[in-house]
Amino acid sequence: MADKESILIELENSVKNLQQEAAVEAARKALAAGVSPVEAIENGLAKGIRTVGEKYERKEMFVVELIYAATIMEEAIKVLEPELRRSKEKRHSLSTVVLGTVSGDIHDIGKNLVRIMLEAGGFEVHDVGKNTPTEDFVSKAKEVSAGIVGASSLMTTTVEMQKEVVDRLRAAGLKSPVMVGGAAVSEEWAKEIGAIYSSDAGSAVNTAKGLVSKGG
Ligand code: B1M
Repeated sequence: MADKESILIELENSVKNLQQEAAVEAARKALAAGVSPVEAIENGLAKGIRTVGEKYERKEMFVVELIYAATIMEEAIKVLEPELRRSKEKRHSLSTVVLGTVSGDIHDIGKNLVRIMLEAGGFEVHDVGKNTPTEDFVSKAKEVSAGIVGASSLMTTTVEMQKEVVDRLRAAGLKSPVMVGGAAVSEEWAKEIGAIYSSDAGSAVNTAKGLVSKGG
């Protein structure tokens, strides 16, 4: 049976080389070999799409290839997801999170990864989608008495909407802490808008657990 390292490289290369069959096959191998789905995603698939991103930025790849890489990653994640959920099934919910990508922004791979990790980490996640109007964050947070609200933004042109989410929640009298993340977001920005930053899906779980233990 293939070892963990070679499977992680297979996962990374399959996304990098836009090979959907290979990505799905490598995800199956990961499960069969007992590789943690979290690791298969973070240290395999996500590494591959970041390389695609770098090639896109250098104009060595085009948006259509980018979308394809994103689709491949999501197909492989579908193979891994049941295993992630299974671990969650053994746990009660630590808290309720409302999570979405902000208005004007359609990037959702990272947000979906954060959702999967939070669910695997024992949280109940209400995913309000991508390109989400701020009002939807507020109404869902009210409806489910969200312990945490999460807003993802990948572009310098949309991070501003994370501030709007914070401001509208507070104006509605909701005190849920807001966690923010995404490639265009920084610790400084989070502090400036009264939110909590987390850099990747793995740390998002720890950040959320920290917020819950501090009483939100
Ligand atoms: Co576009 N895109 N994209 N894109 N895209 C970026 C973000 C960009 C940086 C590429 C570039 O040009 N350098 C750039 C933004 C520049 C800027 O503003 N700084 C950009 C652009 C410009 C665009 C378009 C405008 C391109 C165009 O059409 N001209 C367009 C925008 C559409 C819109 O949003 N209105 C666009 C479109 C797309 C696709 C739809 C084709 C596709 C997204 C597919 C999808 O999401 N379903 C896409 C992709 C794939 C990328 C890159 C290459 C990769 C993003 C990604 O999925 N990374 C990206 C380049 C880059 O980021 N370097 C780029 C993998 C993912 C796992 O990482 O999303 O960062 P990430 O999530 C991480 C962490 O950020 C964190 O955890 C995740 C997992 O570890 N995290 C959180 C994320 N959200 C979090 C929330 C949290 C906590 C942690 O708490 C709530």
